[in-house]
Amino acid sequence: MLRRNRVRQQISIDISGATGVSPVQRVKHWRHASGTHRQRKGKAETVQIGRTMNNQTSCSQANLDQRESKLTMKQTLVILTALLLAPLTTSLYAAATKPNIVVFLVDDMGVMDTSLPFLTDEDGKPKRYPLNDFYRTPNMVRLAKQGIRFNNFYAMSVCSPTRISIMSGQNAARHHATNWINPDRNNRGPAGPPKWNWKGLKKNDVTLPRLLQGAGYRTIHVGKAHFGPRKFAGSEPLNLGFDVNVGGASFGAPGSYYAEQNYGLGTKRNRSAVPHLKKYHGTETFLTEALTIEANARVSDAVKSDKPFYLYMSHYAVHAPFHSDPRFAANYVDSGKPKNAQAFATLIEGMDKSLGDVLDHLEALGVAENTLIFFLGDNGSDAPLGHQHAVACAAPLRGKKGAHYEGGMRVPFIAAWAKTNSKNAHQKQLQIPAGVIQGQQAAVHDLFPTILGITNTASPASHTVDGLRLETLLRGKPDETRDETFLMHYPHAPHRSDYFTCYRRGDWKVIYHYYPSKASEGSNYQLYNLAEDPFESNNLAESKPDRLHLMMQGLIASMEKHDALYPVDKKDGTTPQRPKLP
Ligand SMILES: [Ca+2]
Repeated sequence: MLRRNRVRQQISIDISGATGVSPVQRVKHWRHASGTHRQRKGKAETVQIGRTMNNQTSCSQANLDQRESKLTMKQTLVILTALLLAPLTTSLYAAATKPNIVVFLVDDMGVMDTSLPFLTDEDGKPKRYPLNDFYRTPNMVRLAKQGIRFNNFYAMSVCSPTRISIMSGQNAARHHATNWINPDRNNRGPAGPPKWNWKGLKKNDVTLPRLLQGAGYRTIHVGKAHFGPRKFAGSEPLNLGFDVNVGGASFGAPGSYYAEQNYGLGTKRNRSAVPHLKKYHGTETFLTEALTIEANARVSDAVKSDKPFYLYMSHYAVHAPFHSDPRFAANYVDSGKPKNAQAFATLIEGMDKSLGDVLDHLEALGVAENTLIFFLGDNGSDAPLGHQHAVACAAPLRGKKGAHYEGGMRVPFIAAWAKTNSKNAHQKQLQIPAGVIQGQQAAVHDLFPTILGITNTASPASHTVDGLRLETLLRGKPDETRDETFLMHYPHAPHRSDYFTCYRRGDWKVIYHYYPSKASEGSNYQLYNLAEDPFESNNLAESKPDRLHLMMQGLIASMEKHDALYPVDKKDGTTPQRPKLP
């Protein structure tokens, strides 16, 4: 049993937006809430959500509120009569009781790849760093102004593990897809676990879209999938609970972002040609734009059929290849940054335009108030701005995608209703404060139980879920039922960092290296206090042996709890190398 940790809780209202010059109004700020500031446990609140979300009367009222602006009273009465008299309209009624969900997932976007500041100063106020002034993401600013953003949100350090965690609600240490999935060969690495889950998601696996599909949702996949290898069921999102798939396949990097290059079809990157987009071939439609047009069209279809929808808007951007988006290239010409970093910034800005276009479209359709958006990245930054273990591409955080430092696994996370209206019944059930920063830890696998909870959708009891519901945090409140831990297990090579496991508990983070190397400073262990040393410059593994021992006990217990698979002995190729206590 893990000792419950103190909660370092920072919540503030930020109305400064991208400018960083307007006043910041702090409403609440808990620091080191180990004693006097401890809040009551939030169980009662969670129960209340479950109960109120079952209240069909209030939820159906939401639909009426929404339609009122568009329909005459007479039309409304006709619809009401039809609802009462015709059994066939049951699905229409059911649709009215469910909020729409958008997961807006950006590939390889770290927490610093944006003009929206996520990191906070000692008082819990958002703090801008130079990278915030390099990137341009006005629509993230717009979304954050009407919702909450998290500054301690974790993803796995590479693509497929995070994507399968969102689909399953499980930590990658449990679902065993611990590496990015090479579409064509098992890439466990020389000493990776022989039984790691290279095949990814299977046809009968419990997935978030499949459960939502069963609850009456139109489930829409647009963009990058990367759930399984080319010749297996997991390569096709339609096998995994999605009704619609535009662009999703086995690979992670697009053949090309350019329609002039047919998104890779017929080029040397033909095997990574993005499918289903032939109508754009030969045009000037950048991939990010094509996917946005397609997503909006599929949302329109769902709304026309009176179905609630789950849109998994999964951009290939901002993953390599760093193809410059010509729409935004001029904005970075004078930045003084290298060409490929400028191209990376155009991918960021194009993704941000997509976010704005989706928000605008939801509003035009009249469904924005009923639509909840979760915006996030799938692993730490891959910006081409310096060494993988330096304070560079995610500065001031250390490291990048694939690395064992915070820059490899901290991602942006924003949750907001697409249009706020405090009178909307769905929003009454889940009131998300505007412009607030949530400082408690959360992670990608939390989306699964959260979305199921908000949509009142059950998950099979036999399916183990590691994620925890986020509703209390989304309301801008502290949640002391969470244990403030995060486990990130990468038992593979080669990548930016090889064969490691990270374990964060409260302010402390330990990294276990199965095979000591230069990257691990020649030791099995690295230890950091992220409260005092958020940028991981002071390794305390030798000077704090008691803390190291305690943290390694927690790491080992967490690995066992998750039924994790271990790297194997490099000589015999079979003996699992379990982490050793110091
Ligand atoms: Ca990724």
